[in-house]
Amino acid sequence: MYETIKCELNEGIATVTVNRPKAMNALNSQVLDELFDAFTALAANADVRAIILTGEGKAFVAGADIAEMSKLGAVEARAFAKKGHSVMNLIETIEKPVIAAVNGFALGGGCELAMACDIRIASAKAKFGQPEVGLGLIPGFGGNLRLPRLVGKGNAKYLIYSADMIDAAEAYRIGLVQKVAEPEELIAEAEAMAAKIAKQAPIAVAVAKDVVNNGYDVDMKSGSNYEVNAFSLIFDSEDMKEGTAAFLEKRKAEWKNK
Ligand code: CO8
Repeated sequence: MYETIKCELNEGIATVTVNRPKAMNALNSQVLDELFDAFTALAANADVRAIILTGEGKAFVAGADIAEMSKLGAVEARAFAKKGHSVMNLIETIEKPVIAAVNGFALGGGCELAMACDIRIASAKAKFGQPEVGLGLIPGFGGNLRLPRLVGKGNAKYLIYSADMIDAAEAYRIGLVQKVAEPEELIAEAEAMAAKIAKQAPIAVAVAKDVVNNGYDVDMKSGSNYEVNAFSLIFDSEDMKEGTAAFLEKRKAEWKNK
C-alpha cells in the first residue's frame, strides 16, 4: 500500500493523486519511489487506457522537498536528481497517455512533473513556476530541458531566471497547458479527455506517443524514417484490421489492444 499517493482505476482510467497535502505534496524520496512503482504497475496493466495525475488539496505539487534537499551533499543530490529524472522519464515514455490535472501550485519539481505528462489541464486557480534560483538552486528534474521545448527558449528562460509564478491563463497563453477548467470541473474535464482517448485504439495511441517523443529531438530525416517504420509495423496489429474494417462496415470498433 502507498502512503504518499493514491491510485484508483475506474473503467480503464487510472487516477494517481499525490497525497501529502500538509507539505503541499512536495516530492520527497518516498513520493518519488511510490510514483515510480505506481507508474511501472500501470504501464504493465492492459486494463489501463489512460492515466490522470493530480494532487490532493491546494497544491498539485509545490516542488521537490526543500527540507530533504537542504541536507544533501553533491553525491546525495545527484542520486536524488537521478531518482526524479527516472520518474519523469518513466511518465513521459510509458505507453499510456498521461494527463496532468493541475489543481493548484505546480512549482519547481511540480511543474517538472506536470511537464513530463503528455497533456496538461489546469484549474483556473493553478499556479506554475520554476522558483529554484530563489533557493540558490536550478531546476533538477528536467525543467531546463522540457520547459523550453514546451514554451520556447525565451519564455523558459524568463520563468527560470525570474522565479516568477504565473497563473493558469498565462500558462495557457504560452502553451504550457492545453486547457483551463473551472476548479470544480477540473477532474471531470480530465476524465472526459481521458475517456475520449480511451475510446481510440490503444496500440495506436501508444505508438503515436512513442513517435512524437522519439521524433521530437532528432532531425526530420531520422524522424521521418522512425515514423515510416512505426506506421508500417502497426499494420500487423489486429486493431488496425479491426479499425479499418469497422469503418467500412459502418460499425463501432472493438479494440483488443493487440
Ligand atoms: N518542500 C517542502 N515543504 C514544502 C514545500 C516544498 N517544496 N512547499 C511547501 N512546503 C510545506 C511548508 O514548509 C509548510 O510546512 P509547515 O506547515 O510544516 O510549515 C506547508 O508545506 C504549507 O506551506 P505554506 O505554509 O508555505 O503554504 P502557503 O499556502 O503559504 O504557500 C506555496 C504555498 C506558495 C506553495 C509555498 O509553500 C511555497 O512557496 N513552497 C515552496 C515552492 C518552491 O520553492 N518549490 C521549488 C522547490 S525546489 C525544486 O523543486 C527543485 C526540483 C529539482 C530537484 C533536484 C534535486 C537534486
